[in-house]
Amino acid sequence: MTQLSEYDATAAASGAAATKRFQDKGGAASTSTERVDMLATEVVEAVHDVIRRHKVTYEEYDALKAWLIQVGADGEWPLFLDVWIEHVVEEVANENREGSKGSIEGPYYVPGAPELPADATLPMRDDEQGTPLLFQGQVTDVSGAELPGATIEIWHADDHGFYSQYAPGLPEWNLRGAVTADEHGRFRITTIQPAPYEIPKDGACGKLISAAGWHAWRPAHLHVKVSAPGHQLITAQLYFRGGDYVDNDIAQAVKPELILDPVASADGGGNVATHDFVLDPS
Ligand code: MBD
Ligand code: FE
Repeated sequence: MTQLSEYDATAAASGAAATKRFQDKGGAASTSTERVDMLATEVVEAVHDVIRRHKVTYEEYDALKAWLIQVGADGEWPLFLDVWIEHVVEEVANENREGSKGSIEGPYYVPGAPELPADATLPMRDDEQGTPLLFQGQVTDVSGAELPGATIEIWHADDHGFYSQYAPGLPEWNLRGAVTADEHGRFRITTIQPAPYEIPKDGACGKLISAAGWHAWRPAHLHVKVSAPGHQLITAQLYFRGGDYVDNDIAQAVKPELILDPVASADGGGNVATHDFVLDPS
């Protein structure tokens, strides 16, 4: 068999990997009977309401049934939920934070990335393509006090929009790392700028997008989870000002506070983006 490359990525393979990752995480919290009753009843009633208001036909009902079955067959429930639903869950979960804004985690986080020092280069291929990026900043608490030894977990797509462990042919931890900030809470992470991410066209989510006449894109982004002892972990994404789809993210996960302003580095060899994180007490 010839070696597969990231261009051979399929919706079903990345869906299966994302589904397995989610199931391995375990810990789906037990939800009380009262909450399940209330939430399930209201979701079902909301669907009934749409059917009545729009006079949904049996053909449309069967198309929905076929599509829902296909979402499961393709393993695309994590992708579907994280693209179309998670942003509101995140909004509600973090509405009382004083510190940095969060954003959705998405389906492609993997715990246990290589641990790296405060001044670090993410694991990447010798010939990794893309504009070099120095991503630097400082982690503080809400009073401005430095948080020495904070952890910045970072993961992002490559210059073609693919994530390691969710597309074939990529080194396991490519463009993923867990950086420990220095004694002032500072970090300097060398990587490359990711490309925008396109929802796979060959799966159920892609089918919905084309059937609805939507576009399939998320703007280029860096994912982070920033944490420090005694403080709440924040999950966020950072975007690049002026980039494609920053104003038009299919996952609706962009916030103005999360847009980086990269500047050309002094040596002309890439960009530098500076961004600080403020963690709420736990
Ligand atoms: C992504 O890269 C992502 O971050 C989200 C939220 C959904 C799909 C792909
Ligand atoms: Fe992503």
